[in-house]
Amino acid sequence: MAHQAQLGFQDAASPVMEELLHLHDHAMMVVFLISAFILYIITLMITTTLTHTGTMDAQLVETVWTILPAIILVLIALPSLRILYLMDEVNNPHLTVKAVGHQWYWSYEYTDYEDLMFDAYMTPTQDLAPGALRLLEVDHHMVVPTNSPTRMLISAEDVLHSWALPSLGIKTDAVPGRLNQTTFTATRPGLFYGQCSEICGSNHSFMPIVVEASTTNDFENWSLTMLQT
Ligand SMILES: [Cu+2]
Repeated sequence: MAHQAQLGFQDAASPVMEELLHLHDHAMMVVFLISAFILYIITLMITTTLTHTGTMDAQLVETVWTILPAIILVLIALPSLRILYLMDEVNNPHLTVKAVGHQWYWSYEYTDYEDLMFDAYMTPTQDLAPGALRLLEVDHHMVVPTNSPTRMLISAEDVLHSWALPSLGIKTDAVPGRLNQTTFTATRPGLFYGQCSEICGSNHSFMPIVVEASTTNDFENWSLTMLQT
């Protein structure tokens, strides 16, 4: 999760998020270089009195300042498109989890199992265990095995919601009557926190998402205990 006053992204927990962080850094490099260059030009223009009153046109410099920005834009657009298609790819997932948004909680269905489904409500502040995160903890974690491609099917029961998990690089709208699909592979075990990211009503802030990535063994044990209860 994010720490106090964090400005950057959370650490990546999936390959796609890793790629997104790289793209962000790449784009920021371009932004900083252009900003520095512009700042330099502005200072030059303010501090010099030189003006070219006789210059009517300059074909070469005009060609350069047209072609160069175009090339820079392509250099940002191509990696961006690559990740866009990468995020869209769902090949042979090991597990499918269906998340349904409700006012105001999430419910999860593990469609590979016959009867594995549960609701995840936010833990109220007064019930929090010491050290637990306020407004982020839920009563039932969505458990997934690490290093297994997982398919998320996302929908909503009543109004628009959005299933978002920053460290996995996921933010998918939950739309009533529509089943959205996305995929992720958790590369390390841990608890990953997210929140509903579509203003969905008065308790919008109180329907967090907790994904618990565990080993395959722990996942199997968890699914067995969930099936028994
Ligand atoms: Cu919501």
